[in-house]
Amino acid sequence: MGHYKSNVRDLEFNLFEVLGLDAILESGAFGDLDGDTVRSMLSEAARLAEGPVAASFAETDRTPPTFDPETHSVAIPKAFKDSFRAWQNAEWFRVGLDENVGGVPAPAVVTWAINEFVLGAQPAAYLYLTGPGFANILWGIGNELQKHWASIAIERNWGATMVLTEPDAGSDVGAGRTKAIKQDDGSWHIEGVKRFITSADSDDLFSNIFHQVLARPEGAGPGTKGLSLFLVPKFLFDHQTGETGERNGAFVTNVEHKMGLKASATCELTFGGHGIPAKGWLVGDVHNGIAQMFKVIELARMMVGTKAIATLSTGYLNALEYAKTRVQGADLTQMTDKNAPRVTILHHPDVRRALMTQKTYAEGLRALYLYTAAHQNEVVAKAVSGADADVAFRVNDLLLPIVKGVGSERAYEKLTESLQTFGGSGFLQDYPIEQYIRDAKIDSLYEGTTAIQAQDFFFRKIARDRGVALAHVAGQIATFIESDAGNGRLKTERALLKTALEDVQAMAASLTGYLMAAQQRPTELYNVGLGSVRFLMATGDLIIGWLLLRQAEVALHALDGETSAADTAFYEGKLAAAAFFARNMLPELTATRGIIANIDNEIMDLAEEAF
Ligand code: ST9
Ligand code: FAD
Repeated sequence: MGHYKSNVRDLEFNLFEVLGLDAILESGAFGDLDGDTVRSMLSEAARLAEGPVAASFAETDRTPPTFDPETHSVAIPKAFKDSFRAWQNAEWFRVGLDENVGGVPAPAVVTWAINEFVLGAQPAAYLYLTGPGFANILWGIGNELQKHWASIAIERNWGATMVLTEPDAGSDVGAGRTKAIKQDDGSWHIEGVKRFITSADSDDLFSNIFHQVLARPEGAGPGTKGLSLFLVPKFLFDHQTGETGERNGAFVTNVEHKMGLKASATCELTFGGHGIPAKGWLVGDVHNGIAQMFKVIELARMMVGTKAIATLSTGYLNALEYAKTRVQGADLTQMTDKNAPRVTILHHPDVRRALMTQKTYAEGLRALYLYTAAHQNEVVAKAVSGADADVAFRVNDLLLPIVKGVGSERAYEKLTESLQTFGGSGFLQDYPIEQYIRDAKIDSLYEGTTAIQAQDFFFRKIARDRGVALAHVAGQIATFIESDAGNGRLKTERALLKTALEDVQAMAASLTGYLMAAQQRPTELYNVGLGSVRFLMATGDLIIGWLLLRQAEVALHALDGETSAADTAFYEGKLAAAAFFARNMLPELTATRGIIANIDNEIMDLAEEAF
């Protein structure tokens, strides 16, 4: 048995019992796809992920890809390539892509549910296999010829990269200095050095790679708005047939040695520095690079959050299995009786607290990414929350920094609870948890750090949106609070949720107050900067608490009827999780509300020497 433990039952519960996918599919909006087909897709994909895809997880961590500076190439161990190809050959990547690029119609909730398996089993395999996702985006934003390239890229198995970061331009993408020089033949020459580029070379996994590069055309203005998006292939190719030819001048010049996620090659990529020009083509014939790149970034942020959540879920399930078999100590009520029978650690209250903490976040965050994905298709959003196309778009935008920022922070934090459950054994490489922690740390860093997510959440997704999306989600929560959900059996929890909603609304009001006051006193903005991560995390807890309670309501209904023994246990777990989260996590938001209302920005005046 490999390291990865999927949770198909919980995914099915979310999709069919909570989100009502059967009825949505019956509308025919996704062709012939029906609920039974989705159920068998989930179980097949999970089996593949737990087996061959997960198989090389530890091995590639211990013997990661290597770099040859002479040939500028990355060599990937065979074991990893086998895992990668097992997933690739099953063609799960087609699910949800546009039919014009060879996709199979499916709602985003199904696509992301399937992605969860590979992201938990072998996340680097997903990172390498982003060519089809890239092609799908290029189909939308490319010119006619580039749309054709999008099809070629899938047919001919081309990889893709996203190329923003430079040594002096990380969070501040607009500081990028890589230049683009226009050529008479309509192409561009790209010159500069980018760093931290995922999959910039990938051995023989692909026959070509499309680098999507942000560069500044000569004479363009400063900041992100002066950047344009270029397609820079590894090999030049025939624009009609896709036949590859000479090497283009984009070369990997270093590969980083990392804390985790070692199977994924993180490369320095130099354009035009080796005597061969790096030829690129302007995407869509328009200079609108940052907006175009954000189409990729949005998907990548969703992916990163789902990766973190998938890892927490398998971490929890591994810890749970261990806690059921490890015998240590007596029951707390018999602690003074030295002859008392020894029990499994699952009998100890603190182990139960730790496991329930992991379960609530793993399952609550899964519900969150799926609720977000539900707002990525108009017809699904309408059925799930009544949102029209415009509101659905805004709600997806609002929730992305929560999926990414809260997902990554909570997963990393709660994976330490998974490790703790193993005691000293958790620190060993005999179990996967230490690698989970190392591999998941990157999720709060790349695709915009948590601070960046928090600022995006408040300034762009709330203030600039004038609170439209937030009001929609808050309205959904308020309706639940006011309803008789659970036939009165969730009264205490609904009251706790009500307080949490008021707390988060008060936090939003405090931050908005600081923002308004900044028009007179600019330093008031520091208060927003000091409070924004807390606010993001608190809103995440509110939404998780609500989604878990919605699940509890569904579970209560199910328990009112006939259920199998396994289902009874599953539904009782749902009730317990929702109650635990409401009673243990939501009350903390009241303290956060007070902190945000009284932020004192005096640390901004503190002399550097005093730190
Ligand atoms: C990275 C990769 O870290 C990690 C691993 C990925 C592995 C996959 C690799 C392969 C990919 C291949 C492709 C596959 C495709 C499928 C992928 C599936 C996974 N929403 O606020 P302003 C836009 S990569 C939408 O003034 P500043 C908007 O156009 C590195 N758009 O920003 C806006 O104009 P307007 C990741 C947004 O102060 C314009 O930007 N690096 C949003 O100029 C300017 O906005 C980062 O993520 C948004 N939320 O710049 C950088 N926000 O306002 C993090 C902005 O007129 N830093 N726009 O609409 C930031 O995000 C900064 O806040 C900043 C600031 C750069 C945006
Ligand atoms: P910095 O921007 O220097 O940030 C340092 C610290 O300062 C952080 O805590 C940050 O939150 C904080 N900070 C910075 N600015 C602000 C601000 N304005 N307000 C508040 N706090 C702030 N990039 C790509 O283009 N393509 C890739 O494929 C890619 N893959 C990656 C893979 C790995 C393994 C890694 C490590 C990075 C990858 N990146 C990639 C780059 C990644 O997106 C950046 O590392 C990330 O955006 C942060 O930039 P930075 O590392 O320069 O940190």
